[in-house]
Amino acid sequence: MRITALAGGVGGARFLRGLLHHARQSYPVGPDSDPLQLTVIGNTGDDITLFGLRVCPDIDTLLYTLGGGIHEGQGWGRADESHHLAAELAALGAEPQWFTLGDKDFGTHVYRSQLLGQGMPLSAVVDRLSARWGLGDLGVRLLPMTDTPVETHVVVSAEGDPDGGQRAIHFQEWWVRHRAELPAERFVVAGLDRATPAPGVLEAIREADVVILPPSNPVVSIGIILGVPGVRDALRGTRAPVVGVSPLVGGRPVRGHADVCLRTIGVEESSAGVAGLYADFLDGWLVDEDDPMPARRGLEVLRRPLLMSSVDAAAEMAGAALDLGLRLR
Ligand code: GDP
Ligand code: FO1
Ligand code: CA
Repeated sequence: MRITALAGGVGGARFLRGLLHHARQSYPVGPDSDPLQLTVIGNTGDDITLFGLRVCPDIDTLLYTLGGGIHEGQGWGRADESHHLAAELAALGAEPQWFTLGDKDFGTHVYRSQLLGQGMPLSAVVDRLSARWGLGDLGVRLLPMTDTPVETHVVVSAEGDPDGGQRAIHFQEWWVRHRAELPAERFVVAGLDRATPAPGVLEAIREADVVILPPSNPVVSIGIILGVPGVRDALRGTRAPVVGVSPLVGGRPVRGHADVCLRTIGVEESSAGVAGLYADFLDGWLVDEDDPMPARRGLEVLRRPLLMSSVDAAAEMAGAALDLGLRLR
């Protein structure tokens, strides 16, 4: 069974770990089994160059979560980290100091930057990192959405500027340093209109049995992947049902600032608002139990508890999404 998912970082990774858990329970490997082959198309709009190193937070969150090396409490970065390198950089006065990189995590960025510097495309680098984390053994193929550099920026009102001047800052600076509290005018995604899908991305959407949109941020995770030329058309054209999971529980994001992102692009902060962003290709939609969601022609809505409080809870959710997709085939 070929499943293709579009994913950001923490929300996407936890959901997909649940999907693998569900598959292990429901489709035991045997001579007649049809094992789950999961292709994950990861967002690279969050990527940033720090200290001369290329950092890909969403890709790394997927690698570490699926591979068993994630810091569970944070949801990003490595478990059992130390911070000797960051401390030395701070002593040197190196900037920025608002983004925490642990020593083990630095290893990923050094290796990735070395390979990129040798001319290797990001997708090939991600293959190497996937091997390190044993993703192939799990039946997972991780693809960056594109090999072309893409960076999400946020246009904010300049602090203290009496004329209301504007400037663009990197998405990470807005999200991590300013906790999305600096009023955002709009998102500008450098390189997106000229990006080409990484090898295998469009095929994975066209040839899937089911396409799943995990509860990732609809604007700065899924929304960026949808902006890669060709991806949206592939979703509209695929024969596979496309099933999405709302990132809102009780009308609010479980973590992060998806509500601020939706407001910034002028979309209602609700599961209905998010579904509207996917309306041209969405066939099935999971919303939390008490979440208002008006019926919409051509959209099968399913109500389920959508809090991923444990791997088992995420597996339940993912199983429900997969079953809905299989039913809609
Ligand atoms: P990020 O790149 O690390 O921000 O992660 P994603 O874009 O993949 O996912 C972020 C979204 O996941 C947020 O909008 C959260 O509301 C959503 N999310 C996180 N945990 C849960 C959960 O337990 N249930 C649901 N439904 N959504 C969640
Ligand atoms: N998120 C934070 O809130 N603070 C950090 O210092 C931070 C560091 C960091 C380092 C590596 C990495 O892969 C992710 C990291 N994140 C951090 C998470 C992350 O950048 C954001 O939550 C997402 O990009 C938002 O989608
Ligand atoms: Ca992200």
